[in-house]
Amino acid sequence: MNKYSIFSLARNALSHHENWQKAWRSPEPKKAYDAIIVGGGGHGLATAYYLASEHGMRNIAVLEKGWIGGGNTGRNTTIVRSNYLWDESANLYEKSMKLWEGLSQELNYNVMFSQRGVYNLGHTLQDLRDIQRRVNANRLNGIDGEFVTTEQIAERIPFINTSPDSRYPILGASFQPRGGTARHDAVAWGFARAADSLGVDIIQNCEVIGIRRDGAQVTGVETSRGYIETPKIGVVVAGSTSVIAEMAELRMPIESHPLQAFVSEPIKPILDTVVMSNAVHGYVSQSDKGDLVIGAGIDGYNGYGQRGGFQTIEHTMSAIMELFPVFSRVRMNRQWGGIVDVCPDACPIIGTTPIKGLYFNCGWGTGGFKATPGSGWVFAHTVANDAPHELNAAFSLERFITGALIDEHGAAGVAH
Ligand code: FAD
Ligand code: PYC
Repeated sequence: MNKYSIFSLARNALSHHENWQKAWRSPEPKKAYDAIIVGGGGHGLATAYYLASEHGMRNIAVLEKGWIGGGNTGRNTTIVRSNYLWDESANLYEKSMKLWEGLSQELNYNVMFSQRGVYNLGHTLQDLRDIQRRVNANRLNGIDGEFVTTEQIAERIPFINTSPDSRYPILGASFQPRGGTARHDAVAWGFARAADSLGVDIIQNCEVIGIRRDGAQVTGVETSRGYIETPKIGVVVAGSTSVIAEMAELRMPIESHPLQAFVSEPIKPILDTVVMSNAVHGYVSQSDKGDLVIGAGIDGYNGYGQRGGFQTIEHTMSAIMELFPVFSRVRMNRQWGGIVDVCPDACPIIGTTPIKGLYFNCGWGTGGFKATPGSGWVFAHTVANDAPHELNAAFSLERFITGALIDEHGAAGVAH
């Protein structure tokens, strides 16, 4: 540490943060942009970043109704993996995984990507068949996947309950060594700072309340801060997708549900990997701070409340107790919910719409955090070229007309 950093440390320690440099600007909205991204979550910010960095589009804005990362990006449990069954999804999520692997360097911002491995447990013979099929499919796609036995799980995680007498005994698991976790806020902040430095306007507290069209071509957005003209609108608003779609007289095959998460008091490091069980409905990892980060399946009813019901809390806690009796005396600190956008085939929609200049990126449901960089990368391509990239071509809205669905319920990791 040199004398300048010592002075800087002392000044900032005494300054209550007022001298900190801003990581991005807070510009007034311009009258017109070449493209507007609606939604300042990770996906929207990543889209803007790749539009600027890969496609040279710099006169663009991200409009966020609240604060960036305040939606599902800042509410999720940060699990990253790419072990999906079908080629289309495996290729898309693996593109994302490769981007994760270089993301801190790319953004010059530590997103704390930690490849600590992800276990998806199986508790029935059918689970095991599905897991083995998925692991084999992953390996054919060059994705690291392993089938692990109960004994191997017990060796790696000695305090997990592998008793054959439990309600749903653990019979095996898939393991993806390159899977893991990342720091959710840092992903939003890193993309925001990098996009801003390329000239992208990030405008918070700016809600889109209408979409204007001239015939079949979009011409701009009405916002809580006035009208803004643009020929291209990329909508990336997760649980609010149907609300924006209605503004453009479109109906999307999306249901909005609450999905809850929980964190415990911080405890000493005990769990150095991620464990998920779709059958008992619980998953857990441990943050660097020491909290157990816990989640489960969606709340079954539709809703826009960022809360969720008590029965899911009870169900999740009993699942975690069953898997990890050792956690029974850990106290839970906080609980919250996000609104997830669930598609009938548990896969996203990323593409053009029947309205020219209007693009949607949605339907990530319970599993879009892991896709953040890849989703932004392919959506930027789609918005810039008015056509999908080959990696997202299959994830079109038309698949609900043609019937070419990609059923990933088995790989979703979280029941929905
Ligand atoms: P968001 O981060 O929700 O961003 C959308 C933004 O749009 C919001 O900030 C919102 O304010 C804004 N917006 C909405 N309407 C408007 C409007 N009219 N005008 C302007 N802005 C608007 N995925 C994983 O891969 N791994 C996990 O472990 C995982 N765990 C999860 C746990 C929970 C509890 C939840 C809720 C989700 C989880 N997910 C997980 C899913 C993941 O969080 C989402 O798929 C992903 O974060 C979606 O990112 P996004 O940028 O599309 O959406
Ligand atoms: O998709 O891996 C996932 C996931 C974990 C927790 C919520 N979603």
